[in-house]
Amino acid sequence: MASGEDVPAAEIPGQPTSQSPPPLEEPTEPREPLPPKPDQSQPAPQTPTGRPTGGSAEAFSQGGSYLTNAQGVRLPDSDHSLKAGRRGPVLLQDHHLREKIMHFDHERIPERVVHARGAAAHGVFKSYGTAESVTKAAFLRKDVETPVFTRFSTVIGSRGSSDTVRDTRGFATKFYTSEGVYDLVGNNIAVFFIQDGIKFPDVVHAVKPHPDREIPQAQSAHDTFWDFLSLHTEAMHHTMWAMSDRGIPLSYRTMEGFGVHTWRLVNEQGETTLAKLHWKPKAGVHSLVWEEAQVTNGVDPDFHRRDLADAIEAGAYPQWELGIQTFPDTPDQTFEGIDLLDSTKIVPEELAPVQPVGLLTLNANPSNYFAETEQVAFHVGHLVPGIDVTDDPLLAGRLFSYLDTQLTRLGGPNFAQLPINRPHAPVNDMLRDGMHQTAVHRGGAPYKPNSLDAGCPFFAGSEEGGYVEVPAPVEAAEKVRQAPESFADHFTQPRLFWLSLSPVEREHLISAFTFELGKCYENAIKERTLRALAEVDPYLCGQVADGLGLPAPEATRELPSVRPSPALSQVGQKWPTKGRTIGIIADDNSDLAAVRALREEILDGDMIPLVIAPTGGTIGSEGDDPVTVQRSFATGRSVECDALLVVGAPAQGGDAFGTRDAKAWNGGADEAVDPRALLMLTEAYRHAKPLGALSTARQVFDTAGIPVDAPGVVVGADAGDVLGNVVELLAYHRVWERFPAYA
Ligand code: HDE
Repeated sequence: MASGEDVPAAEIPGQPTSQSPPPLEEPTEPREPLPPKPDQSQPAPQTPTGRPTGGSAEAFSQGGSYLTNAQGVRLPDSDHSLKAGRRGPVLLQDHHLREKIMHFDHERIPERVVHARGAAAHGVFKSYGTAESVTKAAFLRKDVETPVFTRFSTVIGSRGSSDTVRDTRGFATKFYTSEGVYDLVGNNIAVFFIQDGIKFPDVVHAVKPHPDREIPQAQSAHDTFWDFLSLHTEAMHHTMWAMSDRGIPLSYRTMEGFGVHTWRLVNEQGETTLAKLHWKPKAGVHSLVWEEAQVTNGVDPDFHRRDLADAIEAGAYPQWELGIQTFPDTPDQTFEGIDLLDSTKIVPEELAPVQPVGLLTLNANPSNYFAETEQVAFHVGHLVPGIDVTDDPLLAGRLFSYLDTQLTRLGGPNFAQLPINRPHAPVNDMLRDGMHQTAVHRGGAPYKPNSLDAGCPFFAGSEEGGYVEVPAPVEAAEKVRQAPESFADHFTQPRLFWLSLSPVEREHLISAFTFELGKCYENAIKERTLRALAEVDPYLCGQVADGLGLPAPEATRELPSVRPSPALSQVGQKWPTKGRTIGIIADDNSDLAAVRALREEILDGDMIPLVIAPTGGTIGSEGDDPVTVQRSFATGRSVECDALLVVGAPAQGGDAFGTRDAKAWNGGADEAVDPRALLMLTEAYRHAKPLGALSTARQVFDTAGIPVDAPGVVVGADAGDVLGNVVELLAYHRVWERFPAYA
């Protein structure tokens, strides 16, 4: 058959024939365009000079009811390449195919070299005005509201890795202030691995997957990391935090944030104060337990990302208070003997209280992950008048690095023009041209001084809100590649951290060290790390050594006496339960009135109820207002819930639970209980979560081997009472008494 000749459709393999099922229905009539999304109905982007670009707003949004190519030309087909005959070769002249594939081929950009995996949200920062005496920053004046964008991240893993790995978390906030963009690029750990920016490539190479096989992904439990740590003990303090429960946060919403470095604040009078910055979550500082984190990595690798987005969508907006610790700006830049230029040291809150200066509320999810979360570009050098840097050598490295990496990642120097990075203050920067320039600049004289543009733009001194660096004195000294002597103490603060934890937290820390070192192959690395741990605490070292089956070395010096900082412990305080998730395990035979009442009361308390049943769909019969199931035994796991309730049959309800085949899961004493339900309960019990059983459900606890008189297990007949008690327990996050180390 000659090429180009039409073949009847019925003869072509793979094409529809008269026997083929009818194609799925697709709307074919052109409709009115969908209403634009909020961000699409914004006015057209402005140039960096603040002027409109000249294009219409529509030109920048995706609108119109017809599919077009990138040039706005309508298309009749987007499913078939242009061919010489139905079975013939594809033609080179298919410019639509070429454009579509070309764009697809270039959809990915390099991921961040660290902090590649992240999730973000928009919000607002409202200042209390309490920092006005120490800084002139306009966004910190009383009642000023500033739009913000916050991105949380893990450090080690690549973009597609999972959320609940043991790692440091990034906590970066872009404030679109009236004086220009201010970025607070912090972490959830108060100190850093290294004291000098020049070591950053080393620590990152050590913690990233091994260069030969690229394993393991997103974790520090491997030889190269511990090799580095054991040879480079300034990283010990950060590692203590990472091995503690701080390394596995429950959610981004329950994470503390730290600016880490010491900053120099300047007030209207030009007086300076040194300061450390903190984010304190309103929901409390909570973590996962290690087994929970590991299971979650498989069950829901997007756990933190989903939690953040769901909470915001449900209106449970996460909130943090920004706080500052302030220190006199003395020539030696130390406070109570602590070198403020050393980013491996904290100043305990008991020595310098954290004073709240404003409230961050995250209240909107991004509309497009790539455009916002991926393309946002933070930089520690994005500062506004009133906030200046210090001579912390780690900060110096960062001041160079961020713009540099973004040049590669975002493909040219104009990334400040991307919508998510664009300042909300007018920009007149005289930066011109370059890759991806989207501004249509006006004016003929982008240089200074000029007369052709009448000298415009003009310089702004302090009076006009210009950013004038603090004239901080610089010591006249010789050029050296050396650290100050105070940087040499690598063990006092790790010991302070260790002694500040509760016994349960210390036990978790011991298990984490034992797990991570247990994953290393080289004995020399384990032994060297044990020698470093001996300098922190003999019990810690001894326990980890036992776990590894190695002898425990002794410290080489007398251990310093330190005053613990109770603020470092996460155990013991009571927190709001708003936004927490409570699972309700039930089946067709459960007391549905109780299930409904529990659901309503949980929602009334601004918490999230998840009904978990043997299968999806609903439980209860048609006429009985069935209850919708959110998780089946196949999709649900206890790790998603902060507490679990089990609802048995109604009083006098007859045969409470059938067998597994009958869609139920508890047959009482002599019938099988679905192992998945048992797993959920035993897991939640082991993870010290509050548990509640209503009426006949207590039998399931017996089958699961959970003593009903154990701490944090509530059994009763009244749904309100059981829930009330469980929520009271939840306010402490976990039933800490259940961990063996508690006593
Ligand atoms: Fe970063 N860091 N960092 N870092 N960092 C980056 O910038 C760097 C450090 C932090 O959500 C990179 O745009 C150096 C401390 C966060 O987009 C890169 C040094 C702290 C994020 C970079 C440090 C951080 C980054 C990678 C040592 C806490 C994610 C992609 C001198 C106070 C921001 C990028 C986001 C990202 C360099 C140390 C926090 C390579 C050289 C200390 C939260 O520029």
